[in-house]
Amino acid sequence: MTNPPVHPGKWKLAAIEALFDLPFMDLVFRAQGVHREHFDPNKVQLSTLLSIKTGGCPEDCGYCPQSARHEGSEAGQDMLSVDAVLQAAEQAKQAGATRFCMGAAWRSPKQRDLEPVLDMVRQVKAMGLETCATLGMLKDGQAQQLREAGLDYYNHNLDTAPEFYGEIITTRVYQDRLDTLDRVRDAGLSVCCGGIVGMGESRAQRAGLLAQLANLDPQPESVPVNMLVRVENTPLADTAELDPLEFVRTIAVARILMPTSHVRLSAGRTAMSEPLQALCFLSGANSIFYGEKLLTTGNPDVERDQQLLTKLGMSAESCHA
Ligand code: SAM
Ligand code: DTB
Ligand code: SF4
Repeated sequence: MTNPPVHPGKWKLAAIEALFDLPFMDLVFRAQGVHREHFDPNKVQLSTLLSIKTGGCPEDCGYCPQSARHEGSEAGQDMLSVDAVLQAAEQAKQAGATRFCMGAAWRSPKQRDLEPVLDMVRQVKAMGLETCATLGMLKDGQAQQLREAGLDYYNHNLDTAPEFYGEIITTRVYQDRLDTLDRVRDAGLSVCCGGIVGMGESRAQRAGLLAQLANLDPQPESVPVNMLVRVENTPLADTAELDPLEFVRTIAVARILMPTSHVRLSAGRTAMSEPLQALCFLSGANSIFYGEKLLTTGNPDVERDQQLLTKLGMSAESCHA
């Protein structure tokens, strides 16, 4: 399988690389300026994740602990019951989350798998939470069904630059992701699309990922920037750590390129100090995953995050459900 070059868009790679190359203070100052034009700098959007179907995934994504292709990875489990999902959603709501994101370790959902998910979406939406799902690639009509059930956002990440994609995943191509993103958009869903940094990509490739995201038309409403969680037994477990300041730069450039998108400081926060997270917020991040767990790995405790937000004088954005 090959990854064909993707359409040229408004943002040119050279201009994005020039942003990355700015002196750090100039870059962060500029990002904070853009941020203030479009958002309250003291507000943060809180999304809670739940893995509704864990492990046993047929895809070979090198970063992912849920791929059945990595020996010793997460064992495949059955889908959670609708009741178990509603209980978790209620807990997330009580803790102050405004969006509930349901994730499944699928390449793409079969129709019989989608039916219970539609039920989950209907009932979580009825609780007054924004709904998000990430279920893999969608076929014609599936995004529409999710929309009709009350789904607000669909998460589908481009993950890295097209040139680096084949080094990380061989079981699908970039165009497959773009096709699903088109279906999601055409169904009237809001798009949550981002990627992972720290997978051994170059700065030019980080710029390449952001070019893809920024040139989506319209731009994604939500952009999760994940720092690779190096999970044992995955092919990327021994990847060298990315310089944290380079992660901050990535957030700042994302903010400048996508001024009205929510940029989410996503996976990897357990390994980040409070000052580092504060720098990410200063650079324009205005959303986090909130709750003790991501999908299979850890996330900071709710109490710790509340303390951090209080220390920074930040508060949760209100719910738009
Ligand atoms: N299977 C679906 C898919 O791939 O779209 C949905 C679930 S998948 C786990 C969702 C996203 O989690 C991936 O696109 C990737 O960006 C992120 N992810 C998975 N493992 C990660 C890791 N170890 N570190 C950071 N992000 C990770
Ligand atoms: C996203 O961009 N990051 C989340 C969510 N979207 C689905 C997932 C992070 C997963 C980290 C590894 C794990 O917990 O399994
Ligand atoms: Fe499967 Fe998604 Fe993990 Fe890839 S990232 S192995 S598609 S669960």
